[in-house]
Amino acid sequence: MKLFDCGMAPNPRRARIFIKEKNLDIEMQEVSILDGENLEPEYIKINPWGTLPALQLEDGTVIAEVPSIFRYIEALHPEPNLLGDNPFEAATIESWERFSEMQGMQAVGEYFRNSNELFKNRAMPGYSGVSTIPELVTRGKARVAWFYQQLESRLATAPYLAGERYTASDITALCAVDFGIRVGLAVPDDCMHTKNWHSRVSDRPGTQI
Ligand SMILES: N[C@@H](CCC(=O)N[C@@H](CS)C(=O)NCC(=O)O)C(=O)O
Repeated sequence: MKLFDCGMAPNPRRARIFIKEKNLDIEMQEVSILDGENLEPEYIKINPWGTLPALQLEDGTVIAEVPSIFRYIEALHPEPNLLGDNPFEAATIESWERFSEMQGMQAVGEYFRNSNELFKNRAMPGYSGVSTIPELVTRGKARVAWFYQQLESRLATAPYLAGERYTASDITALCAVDFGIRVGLAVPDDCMHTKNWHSRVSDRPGTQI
């Protein structure tokens, strides 16, 4: 198995952390998004969407989309469990994992991509050719603020997003929050529960990547 990765990008980091939490040693190949390597024919042959990460299996087939990569790896390596060990927990993890990608990661991405000249004709991740819309910078910022409010409400009631233990939903939320911090949209000071959770999950050896 090989993971097509990009060290500076938040979504590949979700996959790397998951792999590290599983104590697996999977070959990684760096593909530079900043240099547009993910849009070159060589990578488009591997993943026609041009997105990262992508997991290539021994027979050459490819799984894109982080939650699918999570699911595949967890099926092969069930321990430590990160996707739930009963139907309710699995559904709760999936709910917070999807929420963190769609309302957190994508909101930060909306702010970042639409304010960055480099992504002028790359408003969507990967191979789409869609143009940016400057007005979405303001909307992205408002969406991120709302995302932080939702995290804060949840983390006031539970130590981790899906409940009592660290799971895949924390991985995606952490990567979204760190992406926000990097682009200048840090967790507000009054979100104490989120800040405590952030420092706890950041201290895990698996997240230091
Ligand atoms: N929903 C996708 C998101 C993947 C994604 O947005 N990846 C970004 C890197 S963080 C990307 O491929 N960007 C390529 C580009 O900007 O051209 C997943 O779960 O894998």
